[in-house]
Amino acid sequence: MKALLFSALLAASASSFACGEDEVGTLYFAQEVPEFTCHLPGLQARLEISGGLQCALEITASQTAVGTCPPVATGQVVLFRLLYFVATLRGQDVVEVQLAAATQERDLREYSDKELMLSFDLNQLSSAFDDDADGVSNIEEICNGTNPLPD
Ligand SMILES: [Ca+2]
Repeated sequence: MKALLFSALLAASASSFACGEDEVGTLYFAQEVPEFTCHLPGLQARLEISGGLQCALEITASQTAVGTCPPVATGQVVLFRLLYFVATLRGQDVVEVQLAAATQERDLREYSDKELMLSFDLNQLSSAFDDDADGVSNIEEICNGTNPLPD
């Protein structure tokens, strides 16, 4: 994958920020979708935030992942994880197949700004998911039309 720095602005909304001083307010996420090995129909994305928060991202026609995320508590170290995945049917169940993810740890112990800039570097985007452990990554299997899941 080509190296491209892409970034997301997590901006505070004034209304939610009025509730307290110990969190970054409502987070708006927007990030360019990287160029994957092939076109991935049904590609989905979400931002996961340590503490169990997560927000679904919409992938727009202009290939940007956008979403509104819950406020993030400051005063702690926070782990952000950007995940790209597809959902596939396995029997009767809908199963998520993880394709690529990037994580970033941010120290918000002394953080007091009302907005937070997150930057995910494509070089840090890992696509080394191989659910069936056959040596072919999930994303390659989706591109090849083979089943990435174990039997
Ligand atoms: Ca595999």
